[in-house]
Amino acid sequence: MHSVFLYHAIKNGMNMGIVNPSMLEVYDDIDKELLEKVEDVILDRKEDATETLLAFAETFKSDKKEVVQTLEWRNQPLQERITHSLVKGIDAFTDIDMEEARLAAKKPLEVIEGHLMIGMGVVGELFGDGKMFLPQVVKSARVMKKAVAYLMPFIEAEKSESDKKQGKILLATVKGDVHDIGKNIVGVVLACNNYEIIDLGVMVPAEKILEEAGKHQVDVIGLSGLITPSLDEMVHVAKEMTRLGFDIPLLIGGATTSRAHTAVKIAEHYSGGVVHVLDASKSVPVVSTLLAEDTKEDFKKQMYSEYAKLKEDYLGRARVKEYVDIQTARNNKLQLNFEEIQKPNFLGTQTIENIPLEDLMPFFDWTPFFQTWDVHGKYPEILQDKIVGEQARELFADAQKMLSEMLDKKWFSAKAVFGIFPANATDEDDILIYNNPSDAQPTRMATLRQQTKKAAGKPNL
Ligand code: B12
Repeated sequence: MHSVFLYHAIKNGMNMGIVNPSMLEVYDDIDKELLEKVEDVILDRKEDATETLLAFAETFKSDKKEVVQTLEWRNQPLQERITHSLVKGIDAFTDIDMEEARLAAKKPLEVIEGHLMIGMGVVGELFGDGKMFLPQVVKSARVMKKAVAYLMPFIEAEKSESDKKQGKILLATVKGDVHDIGKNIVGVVLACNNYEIIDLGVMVPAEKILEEAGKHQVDVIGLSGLITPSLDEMVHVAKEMTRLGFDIPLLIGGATTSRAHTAVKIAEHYSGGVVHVLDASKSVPVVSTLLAEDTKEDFKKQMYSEYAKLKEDYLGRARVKEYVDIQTARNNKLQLNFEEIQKPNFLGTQTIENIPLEDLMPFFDWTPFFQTWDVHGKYPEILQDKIVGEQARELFADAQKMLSEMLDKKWFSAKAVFGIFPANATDEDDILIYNNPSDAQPTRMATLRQQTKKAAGKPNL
């Protein structure tokens, strides 16, 4: 109906519209019988057009038709099938498709860096655009892991004959980040080229990375990161490497990292050799150049000069953020109306022991639960939402199952301590908290007022 409406509207002079591309069918591909009935409604051609279309729509719900439609995608070319499996989280055909792709490729790694990365790119785009939701991406990740696991023995079989160790490399996904598919691939590819890998896993704090690097006397540290906060964490690791006197190369990798970020934010903090590596296949030549006596110094120099140029270009384009001085920010603080504030009926702390878990269930706040899974909307309306409803219902049912198991098996007991204390702001933005109203030595909670220039009427908090 969307496609038909759009088609006729454009034909009749509409020259701008806001559309949801995922709801659009190619007009010419619409089944002719369906098209006629939809046009009867849109163009108001027949008295009983609505009833006829509704009756016709029922015939589309038959199970038989659904099954036929579900497997139709298997007739598409290999890349489309692989992308479809990743997007839909289907692992039933992973081995068959991987085998076909492997046989057609020169090297098994090409399948990961070609077919699978294209598919994951689509997942990433759909996710980024809000057209795919976190629970679905978890399923995509499982399919990706299964596909990579299928290819690994073939990649390992290509391992170079020589037993001579080329060097030790420490790999870790930085603190706060759980993505490990790419890092694991890099680890296998380097191991196949005779590098010894020390893989610290995911969410690894800087201290742990540097402690282990020292303990194992590694030759290179490789950091992986796929979410924006990881970029700052990588800057932190680079600074710490300088502070602790490291001089081994630092590799930066993962989908969110870039040459530009490495150049602008990381390189200046560490002079032992910082290199952004785009993908697993590039990791081998980069590491071997960085470790070979005759090439390493020139390569590092070349990297630093490229990064310096990139940084200069970037800073030339950068927009300057506007700040106000601290006094102006303080003058624009939030104005509270103390008349409206309720007096509590006790001060100090209270403890509640052993709250039956069943009693807590009605207070479960489902809206943030859905937000955590990146399925946005208010509960309970979200369950009927046109876009996320189906996913929300599935997630909700899974959560109910887990909650009832939690209650049956008494996974844990609930206790609570809470406190209400007198408090006030100070002129320097800090907050003073008193144990009791006559407390002469309140606790000072230091905070820093925002100094960005705010729009009129918006306070600096
Ligand atoms: C799968 C996936 C997940 C899975 C991860 C499963 C797992 N075990 O890894 C799950 C579902 C758990 C997940 C969770 C989240 N994700 Co996610 N995820 C993805 C997705 C779709 C694919 C990532 C992937 O595996 N790609 C395939 C691998 C092979 O590629 P790669 O990692 O880039 O690795 C290659 C190179 O980069 C390089 N490389 C990688 N690491 C290293 C390291 C070194 C040393 C070297 C040399 C090279 C190198 O070599 C690899 C092979 O060539 C991406 C989108 C995308 N297309 O990247 C989003 C994406 C990364 N996720 C995103 C987000 C927002 C999240 C969540 C915050 C969502 C949420 N609201 O909770 C959480 C993160 C939680 C956390 N604290 O980390 C965003 C990040 C946006 C941003 N800039 O911050 C992305 C970009 C999606 C998007 N477009 O919005 N995610």
